[in-house]
Amino acid sequence: MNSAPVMWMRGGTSKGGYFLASDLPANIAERDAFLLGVMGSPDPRQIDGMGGADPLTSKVAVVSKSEREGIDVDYLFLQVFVDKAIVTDAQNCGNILAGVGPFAIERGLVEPTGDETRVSIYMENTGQAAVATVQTPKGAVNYSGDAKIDGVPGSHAAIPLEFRDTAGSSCGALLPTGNVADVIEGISCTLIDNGMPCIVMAAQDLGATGYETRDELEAEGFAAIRAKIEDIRLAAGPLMNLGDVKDKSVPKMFLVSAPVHGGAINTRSFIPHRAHATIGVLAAVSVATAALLEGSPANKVAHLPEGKRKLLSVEHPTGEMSCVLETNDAGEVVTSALLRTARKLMDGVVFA
Ligand code: NQM
Repeated sequence: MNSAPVMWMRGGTSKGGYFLASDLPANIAERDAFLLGVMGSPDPRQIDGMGGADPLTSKVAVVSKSEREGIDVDYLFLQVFVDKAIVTDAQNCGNILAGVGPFAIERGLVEPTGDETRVSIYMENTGQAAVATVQTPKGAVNYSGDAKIDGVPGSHAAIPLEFRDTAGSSCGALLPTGNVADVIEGISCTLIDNGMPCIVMAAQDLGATGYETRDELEAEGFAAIRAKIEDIRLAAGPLMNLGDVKDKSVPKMFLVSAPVHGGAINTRSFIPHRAHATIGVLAAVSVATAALLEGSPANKVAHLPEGKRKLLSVEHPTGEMSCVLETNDAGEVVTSALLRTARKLMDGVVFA
């Protein structure tokens, strides 16, 4: 197989190819070989493919009508590595998720239900559900509107995303080691998974400020800190029930510091080797959750609002992401919600 129908979309602050599952080979090795060809991987420039030479633009959504009770569509996220011949389903992606509802409606998998259509999405990577609300005036997806998200120029139609029970999505438990903080390679870390496996550390403990730009994080001058972060990641992988993570895109690595723009916490993340230009969606939920845990490095620097329903603004290199976390009587996060936007960029046939 060397071509397939595809819709290229921006989902949140990421971008990638959205395919119907029925348009891709059922055989996983064949599917992955095809997707590597589509993106132009492995090649740091992805010059012979659609990928943008950045993990944030080398992403794939595979969508199908769901047979599950109460679920409209199934969504499998695939990360196509830029410089390695690897396609992995070992992580989910909440940014690409933002395009799944519009894509499902565009492809006729979900009927619009008025001005707004709620699309329930089963996230196959983690076995959990999300609900996306898509604007569908006159029965068609509307992409334009007033909603702004940091990291994307202009404004677009709002696509609120709601998550429930995301704890332990890949690691089996919110805190896979049972501890709020573990010391790894001499650094206090929270190993956490509230939708995305993450390791959260105080930037200061690593000799960083936490306010570096993406370029500074990726520059030669930061190489020693990046090496230390990778040592911690490799040591923590098995402790998080993720096994050997050398060739995996999880866990994501977070440096946190006090907020500087009136938010709850400031972040810089590695996903896990390139620095994120903004922040992942489920990663933001996981870090915001870490900030609520007394005794965690994140909690020490966070400015937290009162109440069971908390709006946490998570600052990142180019702005902030607002997460609404709903907690129960025990203070555990039970639901989360975020605002994203998405845009259809092209609809056609892609060649591997
Ligand atoms: O954490 C990038 C992104 C992501 C992940 C990555 C994401 C999430 O921003 O839910 O969205 O961490 O690889 O697309």
